[in-house]
Amino acid sequence: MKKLSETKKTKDPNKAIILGLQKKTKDPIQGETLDELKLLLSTLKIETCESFIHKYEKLNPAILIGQGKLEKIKAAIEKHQAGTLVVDHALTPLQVRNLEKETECIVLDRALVIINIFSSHAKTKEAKLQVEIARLEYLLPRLTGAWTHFQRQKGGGALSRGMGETQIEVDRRRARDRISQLKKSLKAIETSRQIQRKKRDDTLKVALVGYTNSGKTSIMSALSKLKTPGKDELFATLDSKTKVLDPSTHPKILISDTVGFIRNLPHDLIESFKSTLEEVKFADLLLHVVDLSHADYKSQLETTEKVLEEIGASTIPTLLVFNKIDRIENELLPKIIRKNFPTSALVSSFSKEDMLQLREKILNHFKHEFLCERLFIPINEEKTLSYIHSNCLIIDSDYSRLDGIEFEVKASRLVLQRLEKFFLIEK
Ligand SMILES: Nc1nc2c(ncn2[C@@H]2O[C@H](COP(=O)(O)OP(=O)(O)OP(=O)(O)O)[C@@H](O)[C@H]2O)c(=O)[nH]1
Ligand SMILES: [Mg+2]
Repeated sequence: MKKLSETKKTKDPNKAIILGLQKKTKDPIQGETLDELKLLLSTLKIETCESFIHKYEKLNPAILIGQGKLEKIKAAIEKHQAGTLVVDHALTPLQVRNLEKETECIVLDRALVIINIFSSHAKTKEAKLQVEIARLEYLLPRLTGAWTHFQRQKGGGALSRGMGETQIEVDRRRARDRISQLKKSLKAIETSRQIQRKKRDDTLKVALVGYTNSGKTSIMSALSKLKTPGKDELFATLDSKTKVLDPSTHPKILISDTVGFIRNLPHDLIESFKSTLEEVKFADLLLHVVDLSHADYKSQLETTEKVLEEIGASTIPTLLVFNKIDRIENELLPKIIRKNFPTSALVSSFSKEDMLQLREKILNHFKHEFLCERLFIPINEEKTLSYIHSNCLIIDSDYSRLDGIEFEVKASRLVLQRLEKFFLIEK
């Protein structure tokens, strides 16, 4: 991870003071949120030295906080020689400018922290393009000379530092040009992804979704031949990966791992990750993974549901998978979950037996949805025969006729629609 290279004076930009904002009338969930922000920062190798919470009735639009709180923050900055102030809230360009001026620190908000994590974890070309678009879209309205800490160093990049008004205009235009160029490249990748998806159209698809760090990749590894272990890191996975449910089933079931969600996921990121998230939209079944050992599992579950709604995936059949039950100390919790979510699965991705049961649950879901049909396939229909073998559950087959084969199959509605002309109508 590249260290932040620009800082004011001798302060260390990898040391941060964090500031949470809490509306006076709201429930006090801020503690948890700040813990999450600390974790996000440690992913960027930024250490949190001290944290503050500002309780407010009405925020000061110029600088968010009052003079008293500001002085306390300044003292903490001085004490720790911290070079970064992180605010767990969306900031306007004016607020950033004013806070930077007052504190002589780099000022980041939650969205930029998340965008920078995505930036450092993006591996594939598609993920890199998506993050770069989100980063530029986010920076564009904030391009005021102060918001340039995360500029691309290589080749001048779209943004540069220390500019006058004209320079800002030039850079804005260059940023816009770069965004449209990046979008074109992304479009090409999206098209090939769509073609791939079309090819797998009739295959049953399961997608893993859930809050970041809930255990999606670990479950994917346990259910397929993917040999990537999960990582104790936020947003370890950015690219969707698709594998066959292992050992292979009839019909074949594909399983995809996807990017995790988080509270207040920056809108620019959701927008640019839409094509990756399409894997979710086209799934036949979602496995919504929840880290039950997390104190905040309920709101994590709700956040995921909200994002699913936002991307238009809330009507897809979903199996709730409460994970990490090996870490739960409260013995009552599994009982409560079983009562409140009777159709859910309670698992530890580390347990072979749990993973076998989860696999069975997935198979049962599809078997339950399948319709039964009798077919007659003429002997010369080789393609159809192979289609049946890959896409249907064959209950019975009869080879006694010379001109073809009779099958009794179970399959999805879509698959049976394609086989309609071979339906055997009993006389
Ligand atoms: N104790 C325990 N830890 C688990 C379990 N499943 C996953 N983990 C750990 O949780 C951490 C996150 O797991 P991942 O599988 O990477 O989670 P993810 O949902 O893919 O996370 P992102 O890709 O970062 O969104 C890793 O350190 C895993 O080893 C489990 O059942 N029990
Ligand atoms: Mg993952």
